[in-house]
Amino acid sequence: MALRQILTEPNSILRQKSLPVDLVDENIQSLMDDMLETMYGAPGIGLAAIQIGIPKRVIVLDIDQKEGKKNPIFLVNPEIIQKSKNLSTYEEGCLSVPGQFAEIDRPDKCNIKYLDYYGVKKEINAEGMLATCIQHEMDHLEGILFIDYLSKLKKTMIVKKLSKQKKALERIVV
Ligand code: GNR
Ligand code: NI
Repeated sequence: MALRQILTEPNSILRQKSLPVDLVDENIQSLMDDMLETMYGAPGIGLAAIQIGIPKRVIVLDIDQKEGKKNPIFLVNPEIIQKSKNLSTYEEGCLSVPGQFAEIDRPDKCNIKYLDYYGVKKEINAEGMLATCIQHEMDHLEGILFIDYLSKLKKTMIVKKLSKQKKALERIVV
């Protein structure tokens, strides 16, 4: 297992569309192991492969990490079967948009099908935080970030701030 670097906005790689996995083999499992370690280390409750620069349709999640109990979920090639008309609002953050948070409306329930860590076909009926998180991660597979749902002004302010922070960091590193 290895910690990988998480890409942050603005970065055109985050805008790439991820490609389906054709076989869940040891390489994909090792990618999932690295993603999980990177997600826990961040710390975060979800991570899509594109956030570490790999354009594959792979997601790891763990939305209830308490008292050291781990409950990881691995989603390969997830597809939405159904989503509710009803929306719910959560304050979202993103490891690729560090330090920024905003309330986002999304369908409050969704049913998805996917392949698990072993390549076995599964389905989840998700609601609440899990439904929000799955949709946030599936957006990453399409190159979409939560800030894309904000007004142009709010989004521009956030991107400018992140871009300044990046430049300041580059000056320290170099
Ligand atoms: O750690 C994360 N927290 C979070 C909170 C509300 C809605 C979505 C998320 S996902 C985020 C990790 C991340 O950036 N995943 O892509
Ligand atoms: Ni994110």
